[in-house]
Amino acid sequence: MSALRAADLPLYYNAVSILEDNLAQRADKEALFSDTRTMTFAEVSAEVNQVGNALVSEGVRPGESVALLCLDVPEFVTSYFGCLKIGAVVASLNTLLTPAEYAYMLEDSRARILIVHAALLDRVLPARDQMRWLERIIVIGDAPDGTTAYRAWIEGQATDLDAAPTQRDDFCCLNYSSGTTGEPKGILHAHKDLPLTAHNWGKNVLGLREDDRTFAAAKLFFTFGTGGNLIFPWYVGASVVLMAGAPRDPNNVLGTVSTYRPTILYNAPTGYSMILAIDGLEDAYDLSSLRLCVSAGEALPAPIWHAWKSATGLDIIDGIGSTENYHIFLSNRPDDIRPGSSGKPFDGYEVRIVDDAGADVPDGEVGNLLLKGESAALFYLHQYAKSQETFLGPWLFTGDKYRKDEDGYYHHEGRSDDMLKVGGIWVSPMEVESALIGHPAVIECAVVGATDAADLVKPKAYVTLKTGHAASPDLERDLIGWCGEKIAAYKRPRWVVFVDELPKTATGKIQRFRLRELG
Ligand code: 3UK
Repeated sequence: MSALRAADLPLYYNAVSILEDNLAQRADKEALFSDTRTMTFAEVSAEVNQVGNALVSEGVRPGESVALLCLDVPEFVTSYFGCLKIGAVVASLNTLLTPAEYAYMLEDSRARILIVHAALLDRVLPARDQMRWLERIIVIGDAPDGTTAYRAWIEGQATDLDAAPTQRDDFCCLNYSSGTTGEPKGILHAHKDLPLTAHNWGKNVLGLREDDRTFAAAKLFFTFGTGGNLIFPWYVGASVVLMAGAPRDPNNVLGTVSTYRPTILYNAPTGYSMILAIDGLEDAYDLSSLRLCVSAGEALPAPIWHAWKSATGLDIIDGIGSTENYHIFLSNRPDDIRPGSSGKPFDGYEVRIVDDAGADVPDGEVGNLLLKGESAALFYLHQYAKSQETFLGPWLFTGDKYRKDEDGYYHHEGRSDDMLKVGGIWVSPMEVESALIGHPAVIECAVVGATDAADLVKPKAYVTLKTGHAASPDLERDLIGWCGEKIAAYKRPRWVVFVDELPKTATGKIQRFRLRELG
């Protein structure tokens, strides 16, 4: 069970071998299940080669970015590995964003080719003229004029292809994460990071096995999903279940579990909490195939862990990961779980909890969590200043506040910035504030995290009103509904508190931490 190190991999290493190592031993085993297609490893590999050949025929060279905006369908997987195989960098984009955000990412990544699911094309086309590097749009599904259909694009391409001789340190994927202010942060990972995380967490900690079948409510565009539901299971020869539908609908998730009978379920805490709210859960759905569950994206409160255990008999493994590190770096383990904690470090990673001057804090005290491990990214693309604050030589500043208890378990105590994780997804308070400020009744506002009945963080707004507008439950509902229309629904405040003024510094900066203290 020893850790895999970068130096254990060959210098010339292409992560497509995670797929292809299966060809010798289990070519005809199901690699993936989905509502549209079930594919064996041999079938996936053949289509990956067609995608790779199609990309090469477009002139795509190693190191170049290819953008992928796709639901969790087999074509996500074939496109992803097709990019890896030719040495391109696959930029898998969050499917919940706005045209302006896609325009930013296509500019930042300089992708010439975008592979997009037909259901998401409307999110991109309005900003098409701002995407100056983009030359071709490949559509999975019906392709309107000016775009190319994926099927036609790969048809006639050869089903064999030699992998590009990439180095293990060459970048292979790009994911965007949100920050408090300004632009999304582009995070590049190298080929080596995929086997390192697969081995050191997926295999050694989670204990994935060849006879497993994984299923993630967390989507593949997110590294929690790509790692957990694609890279790690294939690394051990297991199969994956893909669900194109919305993960926030617990009936989608449970229906998929009943139909495809996965052994491992990955979800965010909110996902578990929503499932637990279903009446007669055990009678309605067959969960008997599951042997273990995983939670990440935000802290899993102990009450949810216990409620899930008593409703289903299943343990949840909570682990903290980040896009910067590709995947989980502190984790509970199947034979060692402390509900309400993020568990302990494991082989391959070291962590420290330090004060603001960088000195280690004594056990039991809260400090900043630093992380050291070989799967960590090196910088944020095109963001020098932000990179300098985060990537501190071998140590990564996670932005998380942590405390280590007397038994060595690590407890998440919040963030050192104002960012919120809602349902496992980043929410910047400033984005919610700019939606609120557009409302005719609002003078000023500030948004902070507050916990709901299940102990999960949701946005809470503090608002000052223009004269002529009075605080009322109706106005609270109106403001919440207003935000729900302007920004993604999960970002809307769940509570609005009307105040006479907001706490500010001498220079007029709103002190969100004071509002957090109000609770
Ligand atoms: C928070 C957690 C407490 C924490 C992720 C697993 O969430 C992932 O990546 P992101 O880049 O966000 C990272 C931040 O989210 N967080 C995540 N998991 C936990 N806080 N307990 C947890 N279990 O603030 C962290 O810094 O979106 C998670 C695997 C891959 C991932 N990308």
